[in-house]
Amino acid sequence: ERIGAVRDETLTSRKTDLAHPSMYKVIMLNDDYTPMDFVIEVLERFFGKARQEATAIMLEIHNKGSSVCGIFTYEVAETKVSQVMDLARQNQHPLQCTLEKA
Ligand code: TYC
Repeated sequence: ERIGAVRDETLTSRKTDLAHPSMYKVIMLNDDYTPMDFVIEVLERFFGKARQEATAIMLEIHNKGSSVCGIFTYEVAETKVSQVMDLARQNQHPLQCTLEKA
């Protein structure tokens, strides 16, 4: 059931949003300065990846420019992005992380 515009021209749907929340990809971007080991540790700590998969994802980002780290509901995805960006900033790395609707 459509119940109207909320913001950004998004229409909420009272029933379907409860049963089927929209999912969001968390995407990490390559840069020339963030150490490979730091990216691997981020993937382990915040995305629950084992060392081998974390290394494969890091290398995909390094070689192709970006990769999906996980797919989550909006609130969880936003939290992951904030956690990654905060830790990168604390360590003075330019690592960038963003959301994309799945
Ligand atoms: N390109 C970086 C390097 O050569 C490694 C890197 C990988 C950086 C993934 C960011 O999201 C990233 N040190």
